[in-house]
Amino acid sequence: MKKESFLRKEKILEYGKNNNINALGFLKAEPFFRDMGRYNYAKEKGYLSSFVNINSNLDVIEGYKSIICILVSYPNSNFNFPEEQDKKPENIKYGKISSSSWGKDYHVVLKDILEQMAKYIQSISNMNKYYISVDTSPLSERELAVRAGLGWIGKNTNLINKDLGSFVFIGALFTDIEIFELEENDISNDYCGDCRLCIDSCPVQAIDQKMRVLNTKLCLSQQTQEKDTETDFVKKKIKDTRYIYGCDICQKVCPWNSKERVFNPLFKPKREEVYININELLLESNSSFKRKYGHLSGSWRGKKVWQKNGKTILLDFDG
Ligand code: B12
Ligand code: SF4
Ligand code: SF4
Repeated sequence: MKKESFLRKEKILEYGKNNNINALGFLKAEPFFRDMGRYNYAKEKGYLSSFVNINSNLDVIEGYKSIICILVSYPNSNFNFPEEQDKKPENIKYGKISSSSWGKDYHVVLKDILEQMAKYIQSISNMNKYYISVDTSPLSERELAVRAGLGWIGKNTNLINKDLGSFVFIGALFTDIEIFELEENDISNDYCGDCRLCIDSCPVQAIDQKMRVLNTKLCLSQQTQEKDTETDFVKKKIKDTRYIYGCDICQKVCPWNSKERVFNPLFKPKREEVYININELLLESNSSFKRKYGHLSGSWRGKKVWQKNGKTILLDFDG
């Protein structure tokens, strides 16, 4: 087959449809600073996550011409429990895991999908160099997805796609060849309207609606991943919501997630990965923790962080 010196969108879109990619879009590998205002605001207010590594260092896009951004659906915790939603474990003290950490680690799943796609692209084009980003790029992956025409940043700060909702992971393949007839996408869409369900439902009021940023000193997703939880107020909310890792609340209430959708079967969890038996968790050794939970993306901060949250859930705040 004759290899082309650029990529044809149709071929890649077709490939995506047949290969577990729920949505796919393209953008030029150019510097983008559209939302520096949001970032600077979050920084000044002290809201930024300690896990943020986005910066204005452009080395990451040097040598690349185009970026292919993908969305892969994961379970919506309104629907996709292994058993009925409300059948919580009886007789055990349990904690919950957010659905972004159900089933196989999404870093592995999306990297595999993107590696395969890179191989396919190499077979049809002159691509020499590529770079895969899943959670790791110093560029904001949500911003990449917006620029690729895949959705908008909701008030809960998640990327929302009109067809898929927000229970989607984002991955990107940077390539050194151009995409044929690439037009700029419209990035001004915003389908939140007057809705503020996420803002009002957040148990710690972490969403700063003025600039659509999170105060990660409050956000339970951040605080369940920190070695120490900031305040008693936040600890009490961890107890009330029972999150051992992550938080889904501002996505669960979002009207764009009110429909059940197909998700990648690799993210189908076992019941014991959704509801964690706290008494057992507190007794785990490093090796048994790894064996039981090491394949989950949420285990990245290690056993002690989960145990800290487990202990918080068992705390008696009134006594
Ligand atoms: C740090 C981080 C977190 C932190 C902080 C999140 C936050 N909202 O600030 C914590 C731990 C709280 C978190 C939580 C979650 N996360 Co997270 N997280 C990240 C990570 C590693 C960096 C994001 C970041 O820098 N945030 C800081 C804010 C300010 O930046 P931003 O919103 O990403 O980008 C905006 C601005 O920075 C600005 N901007 C644009 N261009 C530029 C350029 C420059 C130079 C600068 C400075 C700024 C800037 O515009 C951007 C878009 O409007 C990304 C992976 C990545 N590399 O992007 C995943 C990522 C955002 N997380 C993801 C997920 C799935 C989650 C959770 C759902 C997991 C869970 N269930 O607990 C929650 C959602 C909580 C929520 N309501 O947002 C997905 C998002 C999927 C989606 N549909 O949006 C990502 C993309 C990982 C992935 N590859 O799929 N996360
Ligand atoms: S992830 Fe949870 S704590 Fe964080 S903003 Fe959303 S609802 Fe609030
Ligand atoms: S709950 Fe409402 S305001 Fe929040 S992200 Fe969804 S549509 Fe937007």
